[in-house]
Amino acid sequence: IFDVDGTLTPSRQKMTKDFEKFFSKWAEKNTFYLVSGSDLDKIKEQIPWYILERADGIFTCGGNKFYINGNLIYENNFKPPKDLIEYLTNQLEIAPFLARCGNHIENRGAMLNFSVVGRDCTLEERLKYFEWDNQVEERKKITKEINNGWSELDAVLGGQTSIDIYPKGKDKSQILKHIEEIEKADEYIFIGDRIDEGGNDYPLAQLMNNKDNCSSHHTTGWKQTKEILENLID
Ligand code: M1P
Repeated sequence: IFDVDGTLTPSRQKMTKDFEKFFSKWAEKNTFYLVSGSDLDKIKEQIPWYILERADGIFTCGGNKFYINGNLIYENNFKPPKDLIEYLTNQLEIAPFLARCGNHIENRGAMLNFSVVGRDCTLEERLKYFEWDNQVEERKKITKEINNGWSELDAVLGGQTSIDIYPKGKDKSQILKHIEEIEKADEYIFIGDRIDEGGNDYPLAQLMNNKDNCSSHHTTGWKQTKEILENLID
């Protein structure tokens, strides 16, 4: 089971040619599922179609939508509270990072994605925001305020620039039971870059670390993901 951004591809970028060469071969021989915070259109921009076709299933929007062979198997709905939208709109007005590139509150039907710099930012703006946020921890502050203010919601760090918001518990951990129903495997392994507390891979990693026949691995990017897979093969 793989996270996408930061695990199989650089965040919001296409899979590198080096990794594509390795992973396309690996994907021919192994059963695998993808689980992203992002939506299917963005995953399609990042991972070549022939590799996506080899996936046994694709969970998007933090496990709130599930596709097999391009067919939607289930979808959870989320209607964001009005006062949450007001709070996020206000954050956009007061956040000290100045660039506003568009598409700041993305409603994905099953979850919200919030970004001060905006999802329409360039790679340069994305990296600038990421670096700035690492110093001042703006996203951590906003997620804390949301988690304290709306007990029915969970807010977690997305990738480099954004925050994912969804109904409590509707996180990536919900996918394991679906995979276990479909695949009777001896072992289930998850690889993600955001498995630390507060990251969107954390709930699934925690669940798997505490279950028999399941484990999780932290990766710092596709190079390390490749190493992990090579070691697992060995
Ligand atoms: O898949 C990881 C995350 O990718 C994007 O995050 P960011 O723009 O912060 O790098 C978003 O699509 C986010 O929802 C997602 O969890």
